[in-house]
Amino acid sequence: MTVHADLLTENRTKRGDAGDGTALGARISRIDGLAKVRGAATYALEHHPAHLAHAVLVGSTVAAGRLRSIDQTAAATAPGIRLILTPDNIPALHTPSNWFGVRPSEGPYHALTRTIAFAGQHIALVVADTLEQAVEAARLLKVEYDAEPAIADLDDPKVGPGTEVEAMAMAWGDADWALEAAPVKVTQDYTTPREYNVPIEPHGLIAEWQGDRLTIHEPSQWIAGMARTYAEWFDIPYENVRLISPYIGGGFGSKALAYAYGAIAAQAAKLLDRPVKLAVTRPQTFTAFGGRAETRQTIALGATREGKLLSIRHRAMNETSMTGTWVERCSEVTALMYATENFSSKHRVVPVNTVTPSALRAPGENPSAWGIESAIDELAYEVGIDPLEIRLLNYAERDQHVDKPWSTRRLREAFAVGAERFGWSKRSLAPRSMRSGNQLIGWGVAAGMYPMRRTAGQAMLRILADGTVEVISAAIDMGQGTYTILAQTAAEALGVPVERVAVRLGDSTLPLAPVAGGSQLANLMTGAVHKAAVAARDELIGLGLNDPKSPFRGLQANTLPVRDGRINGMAFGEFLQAIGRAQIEVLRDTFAENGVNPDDTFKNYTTITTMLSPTDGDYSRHSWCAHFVEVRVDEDFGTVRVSRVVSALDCGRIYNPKLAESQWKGGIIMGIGQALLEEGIVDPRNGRVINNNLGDYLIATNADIPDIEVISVGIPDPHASALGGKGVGELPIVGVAPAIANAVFHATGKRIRDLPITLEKLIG
Ligand code: MCN
Ligand code: MOS
Repeated sequence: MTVHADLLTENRTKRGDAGDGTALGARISRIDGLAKVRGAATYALEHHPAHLAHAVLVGSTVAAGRLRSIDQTAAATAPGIRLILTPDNIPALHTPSNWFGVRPSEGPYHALTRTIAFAGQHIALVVADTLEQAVEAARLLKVEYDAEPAIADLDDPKVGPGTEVEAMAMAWGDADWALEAAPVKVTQDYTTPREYNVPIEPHGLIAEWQGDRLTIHEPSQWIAGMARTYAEWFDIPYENVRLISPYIGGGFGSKALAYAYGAIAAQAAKLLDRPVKLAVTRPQTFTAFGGRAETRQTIALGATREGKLLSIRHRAMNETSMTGTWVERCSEVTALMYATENFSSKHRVVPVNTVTPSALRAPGENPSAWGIESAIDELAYEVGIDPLEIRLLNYAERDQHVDKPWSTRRLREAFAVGAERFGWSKRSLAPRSMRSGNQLIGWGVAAGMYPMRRTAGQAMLRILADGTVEVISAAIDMGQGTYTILAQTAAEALGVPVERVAVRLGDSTLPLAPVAGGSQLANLMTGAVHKAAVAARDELIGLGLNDPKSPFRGLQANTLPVRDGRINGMAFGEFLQAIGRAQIEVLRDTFAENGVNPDDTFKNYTTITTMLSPTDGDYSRHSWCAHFVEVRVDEDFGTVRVSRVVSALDCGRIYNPKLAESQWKGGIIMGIGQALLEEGIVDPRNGRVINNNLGDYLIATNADIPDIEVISVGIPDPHASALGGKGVGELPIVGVAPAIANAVFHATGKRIRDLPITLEKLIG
């Protein structure tokens, strides 16, 4: 594959504007940026193997029932047609492990079935010589169903009560009693609709077999996990699968798993003995995998008349599919954000005819914050105190759920710095008290939290004879900055200019890396790369002191200075040549410190079961943030514009402020979309997502986004990660929607508890 060579040259970089010699922490630009803006970065579906066949997916038009028949008469003789896979002729595979590495059974896996559980479910794959031929042949299939009544969504009158998720139940004190006794009570329902990941690069893959070896080009947030799934489906050794994903056009949680369409396309490639390309269409990205589940929460707060919380009672539910269970953990923030002696939370999952929902940036924390951060705001108005003041009044000094101190929680600092920059002290308390002409102005605040998840990382580091340093890992970069921060880490630990470091990622044959999910990759992989770089440096010094051919052998020194790509003043390359070595290569992992059994590395490492909990050991570890938002609401039309955002965030030590700020702004922008625009609309008659395209499923565009100011208030947290950083990627979306709703209430006096905040709801 030329990918490697490309990457090595593309990812050499110019030194950024750091200028202070400390590579880690410098604001350097993305080292993959140049290749991307020049069009030289090759994405998965841009490969063109010889004899490539093109596949298109056919989806069910009904949401429940059975597939009666697929008449292939016309399609079978269409020009260029090579294969039509249906439930009748697709071979069974083996059941793969789930997210957590648990293999439910050794039983068969049917990627296409006659039983229909949701609209859009794959029912056939049509493969032809060209894409146009495949599209045309797919159109010629005549499909008949025995449709049954579907449960479209949680509003459907046929919907059942669902099942309580026992593992989600949490309680301390006596929430019911304390609520009953509280002088002030606020009880409200907060709901969020189906939301979708919508990465700009849609999903798809190119699958190619050589004997029993499978090569897959597919965008991936989790190279090892997805390669494992393909291996398990086809019952071949993990090493026989090569999954390649050097560049990814966003994933936001949707590219961590191999989905049914991957199995189907890989089967087609095997049957045809030809590479097969499957580009999932934009509409199909709404049903080929799940987005965020619809959620409903009921929150009851009991408080003193001064606004001090006495009790939090939380009941939540989310939709799931008929065939799988997804738990959108709505109590994550509820249980931690505020101090209360009495707490109770329960969660149910309710099946409807949808694809199984999945992870979307801060799954759980995001809707959780929507509930509690709206409710606490309501309580502030109920008792007549400032919304920022009530948050400080109820500040949680420790994690009450596990009864442990925070590792670091700079949320008070975030509130203070954010309020100062925003000018919060100039806010008037009463709703509808600030305006400019026809526009009602509102100021809102909300907090956010994201836990520190930790598995382990493995990295290889090489110093080559030309002085280049290579960092090699199966980690991925989907835009968050992995290439860049790993180059910075190696540069700092090894004392080389960052432009001398080449980073190679995105290939399952490289040293294993965990999922780029749960905002853990940066901390895990900088830890592993740092360890490898320090080892390489030690090896270099050892050779300098002891190698018979070393020019420094006679110095009788204890150590040798290593800086600026030189050992004791001699360039690395020159030194390696002097001692007759082609390279120095070290492989290091952080298994032991992250609780991974090294004897069982592969099995554990490609799962997330070994992920340490944020509350393992003596501390409770989380990132924290405070969002301050100004909205302008047109009094006549009810249109909401976010006109100003100031957010202060505690993510511990920051490896690259430019990239972290970009992450934070990206998350806030997604939060603005979630607050005002995003909603998967389900047709109650047939369970179809009717706005399954970028014209109708609205995400925020530049015109919707004001100036956003983001401020880091973190300090290095030694309990959170090897280098002191905490998670960055998901935190910033948490709390944005309630901050906007709180601002809308301040502007209009109208409380919207059902996302998104549309003008119909405001003027209705
Ligand atoms: N960073 C930093 N200092 C730290 C931690 C992180 O400077 N202490 C910066 C680095 O640039 C790093 C980035 O923040 O590359 C994200 O680091 P981290 O929080 O560890 O998140 P991951 O690398 O694990 O990335 C996954 C995370 C998740 S879970 C989602 S969802 C999400 C997100 O990242 N999806 C994204 N950010 C995204 N950004 C882009 N462009 N595209 C996506 O799909
Ligand atoms: Mo992120 S939703 O954990 O991939």
